Amino acid sequence: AASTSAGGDEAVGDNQSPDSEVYTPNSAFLDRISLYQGDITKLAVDSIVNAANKSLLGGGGVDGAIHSAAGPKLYDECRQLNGCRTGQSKITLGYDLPSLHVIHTVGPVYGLPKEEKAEQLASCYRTSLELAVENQLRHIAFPSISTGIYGYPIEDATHIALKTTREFLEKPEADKIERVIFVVWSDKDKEVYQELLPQYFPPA
Ligand code: AR6
Repeated sequence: AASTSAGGDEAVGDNQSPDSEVYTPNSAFLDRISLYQGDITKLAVDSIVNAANKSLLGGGGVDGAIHSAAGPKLYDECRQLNGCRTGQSKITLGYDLPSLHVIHTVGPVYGLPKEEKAEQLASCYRTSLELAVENQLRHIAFPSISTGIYGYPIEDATHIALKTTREFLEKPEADKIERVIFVVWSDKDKEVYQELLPQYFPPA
């Protein structure tokens, strides 16, 4: 893993991901991040993100769980949206969910070209965060987009999730976002987030 030391004068290992950078320690960013292991449909927050498909009409995985918990009115609103392109996001109400809103994003199906998949996955995080800002939402909870049925390797996907979020939170217009919650389901995914979080959100 890359060095996360504040000094930054140690040799950086050559096994770091090619696009990883060393982020300046700033506890203000770390204070706006949470890692939560469990069911995203239980979170009473301003918004949760759905790892949807282009139809926006439901499916398996977290998408199925969100539609089941939100009830049929979510499906009715999604039908009005005319789908969504890969890497883009659309917002609805949360209906029977404890979350006020659902931000539906369409992750890439993993494959080639890798750079295109990575850019699409980054765009999922970026466009979801943009919708949170536009709608003055204080919290946004992300599942690990594309890493289930869509097959994106968890470590690569987590680098992208954390890097895109850190860069976004640095923007002045993001200052109303109080908290970004990364929601993991499995122990393995939790371990990956725990290992990589300090690279992007180093403690001060
Ligand atoms: N809460 C939090 N995370 C969950 C939950 C939950 N209730 N359920 C699953 N996960 P996936 P994708 C995790 O497959 O890879 C659907 O059919 C899961 O363990 O839900 O983007 C859509 O309609 C994994 O870590 O999404 C699309 O067709 C992560 O959520 C397709 O799947 C994402 O896994 C999207 O595939």
